[in-house]
Amino acid sequence: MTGPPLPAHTAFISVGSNLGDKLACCQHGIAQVAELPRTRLLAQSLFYRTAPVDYLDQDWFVNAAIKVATGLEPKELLAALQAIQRRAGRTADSDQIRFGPRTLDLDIIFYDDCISDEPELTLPHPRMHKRRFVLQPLCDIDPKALHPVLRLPVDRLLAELDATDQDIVPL
Ligand code: PH2
Ligand code: MG
Ligand code: MG
Repeated sequence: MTGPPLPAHTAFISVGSNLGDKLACCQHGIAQVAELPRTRLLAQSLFYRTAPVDYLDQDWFVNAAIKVATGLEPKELLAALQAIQRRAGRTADSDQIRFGPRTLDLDIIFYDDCISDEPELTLPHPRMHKRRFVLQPLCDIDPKALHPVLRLPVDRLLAELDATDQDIVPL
């Protein structure tokens, strides 16, 4: 038996929360991504407890990553992820601190091998290669996923990252 064809595009999405019931926020967010139109969840990483990065004066995070097949174009996917974030309680008000606390963060890390420098959506995600909380979950689901600008797979990016201060522990 063969199922319906997979949607044409592949996206990797980083999932994070450090407010409220962090694990439940991440799980609920992933479930909603899986239910987006023309979208199928292909893989999900472990969940990790991670030390905050960039803005240090905040609680630890729960982080994970997922891989989806989608027929949504990058900006359609972005808008859909932003709507899920808003339903999880993220508002312009709660977003005032850059890199600060959030109930749910859904970031597109890779979308096929798209490269884009638009301020609304930079692809690949501009800081992903410096963040252990992004690279480790990506390695769980697809260690050979290739960074289209750096031309290195995510397992190499993780191995080359000096991140001794970026604590990350499986939940
Ligand atoms: N997200 C940020 C800033 N810092 N630190 C961790 N550990 N995990 C995150 O998801 C995270 C962060 C901004 O999106
Ligand atoms: Mg983010
Ligand atoms: Mg974000």
